[in-house]
Amino acid sequence: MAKRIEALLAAMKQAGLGHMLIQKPKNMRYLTGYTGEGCLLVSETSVIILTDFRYVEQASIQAPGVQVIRYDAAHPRLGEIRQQLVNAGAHKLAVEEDAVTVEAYREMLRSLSGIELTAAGGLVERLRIVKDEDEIECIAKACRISCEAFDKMLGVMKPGMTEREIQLELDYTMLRLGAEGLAFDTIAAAGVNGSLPHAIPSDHVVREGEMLTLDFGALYGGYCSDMTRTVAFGRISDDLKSIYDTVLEAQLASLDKVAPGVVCSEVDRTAREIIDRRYPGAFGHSLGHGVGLDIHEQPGLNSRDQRALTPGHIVTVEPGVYLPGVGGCRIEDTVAITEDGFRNLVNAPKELIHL
Ligand SMILES: [Mn+2]
Repeated sequence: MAKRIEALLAAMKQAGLGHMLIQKPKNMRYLTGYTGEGCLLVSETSVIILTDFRYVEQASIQAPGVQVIRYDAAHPRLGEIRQQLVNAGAHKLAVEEDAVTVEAYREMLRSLSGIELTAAGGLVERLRIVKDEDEIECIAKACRISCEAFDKMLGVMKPGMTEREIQLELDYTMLRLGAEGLAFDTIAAAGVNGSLPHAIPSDHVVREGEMLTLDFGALYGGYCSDMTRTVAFGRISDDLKSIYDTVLEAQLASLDKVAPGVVCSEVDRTAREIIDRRYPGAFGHSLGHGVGLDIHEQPGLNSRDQRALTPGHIVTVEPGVYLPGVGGCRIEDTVAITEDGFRNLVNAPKELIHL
């Protein structure tokens, strides 16, 4: 953890920042291991977790070596922060501008008068883009849990079940296999609901001739997995089969493109060209996103991200086709970029499975 604080201090120095207040829980966890509430004040000379009675002991256990200051009604949080800044002779405080509400900002202006507030959001997120070995192992384990759960679901799912029953069974299976929680709300979309990329599982009863898209992830060690598979129930129409084949072709072609040094937008374009040729406009979201402590991180496999893939990046590759009134399909893997290519953390079959 000390390494991560050092990396942040180097980034702060480069940005001309002496003190930074970190309020995003995932950023606090990344920097110190602490998972409770409160905030983290970082400077060259001190690293302090500020929290209330409920978390004081937890903070000292999870973040040994980090100073813990307790705030309460008599010693409010901002007063304690102000005291630290005054003691250090600091006149400027960097905050995560994407984590501060207008109300909180006004309160900061009042309680920290004389101290300039400056926006430094994104500094920790930028460090989080490249994962170390431990992080990759957590994500790989979360992916193994999801894959095993999917494998078990293949023996459970059958026509007559509702999307919601399938969702509940899948969630329960992941938790039973060791997931600490779900990375996000599971998507189970069958038949015409498949055209909704983020469908909410409903009481729709799955019938023969329908495809079902399952998008789900487990949490392990605080890290997320993310995978999607689409399966068929009984015989499906040639139209649906053609949707599936196109998405699979796009997914395999874009995976082929993934390597260190390759620009993110290039990978997105590879999948998009294949799909747009047959289904113009039917693939309206980006190809993929980074995965880590958050389910959506940087970099983005989209048309705007011009960064090059780098060893330690972990991204999803998830093309889809969505046709309102007809249905849809998405196939998603999560891959870790390595020195010489990538490691696919999702090990589940991709040829169309008929149940
Ligand atoms: Mn995803």
